[in-house]
Amino acid sequence: MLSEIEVEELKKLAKENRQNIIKMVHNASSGHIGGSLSSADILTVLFHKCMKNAPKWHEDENFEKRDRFILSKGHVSPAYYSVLSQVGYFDKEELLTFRKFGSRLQGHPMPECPGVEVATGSLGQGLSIACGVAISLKLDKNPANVFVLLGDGELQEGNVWEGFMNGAQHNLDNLIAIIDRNNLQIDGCTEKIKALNPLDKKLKAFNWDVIEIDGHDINAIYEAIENAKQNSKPTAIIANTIKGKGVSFMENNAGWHGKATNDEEFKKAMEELA
Ligand SMILES: Cc1ncc(C[n+]2csc(CCOP(=O)(O)OP(=O)(O)O)c2C)c(N)n1
Repeated sequence: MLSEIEVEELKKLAKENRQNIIKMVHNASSGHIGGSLSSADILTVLFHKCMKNAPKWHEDENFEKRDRFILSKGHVSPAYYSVLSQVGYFDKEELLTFRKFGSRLQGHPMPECPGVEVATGSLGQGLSIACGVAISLKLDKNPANVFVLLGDGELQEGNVWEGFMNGAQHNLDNLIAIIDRNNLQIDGCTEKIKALNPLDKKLKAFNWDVIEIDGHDINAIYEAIENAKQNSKPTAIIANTIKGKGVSFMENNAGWHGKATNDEEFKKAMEELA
């Protein structure tokens, strides 16, 4: 369990991430806000408290031992870049190059960016890639963990379920899948478009351990990930979140999936996150 001071520090970092997300997307006039804001707390706790990082990247003495992270829902790159800058992969000034020509911080992550293991953005692929990485780490007797963040709408891709089968087949206890369960996808509610529920039962039937949490509760996120690390089976964490979390007019509104703020909306969002 985290101390109260640690929780407060993480809340501050998560708030800074939300401010960065809004600034980056506004500055680029494009990008994915809703799913970035829903995953901001998860990524903050994961990178600041649970993962072994290698911020000097290929030059880092801990490079081989680093935990691997794959952003399967690659469109929420603003949340990812913000947290990568916080833990030292690059300077935070670079964040404002987001989606600019020649920048390492493209709309969807590319390995040119320090901290990015694999290019993502085409939904449905990250879990299968993570399985391959987890198998290879085991073969190398490398104790590193593999974390993968998926969107709930993304789970409608068939390849994801191949990944779940693979994870169980190879008993990948070094693999932790976190599902950002914000209940919305690009054009509405997941349950109306292609229902996922009962999601926990489906994942258990695929022979994964399942932990369900409030994905905005800092301590719950921490405990779930730490427990998953000790697990002897692959673990899926269903993190119940709110799309657009932190900005009142964006919360639970699919219209903010991938749209930039105008100047007035930007000001209002930043005031709410101050
Ligand atoms: C294979 C593929 N099809 C379509 C898209 C376009 N797309 C980008 S985000 C998105 C919705 C994803 O919803 P979800 O996984 O729930 O993400 P979140 O709500 O967390 O942003 C879609 C369809 C894509 N990136 N890849």
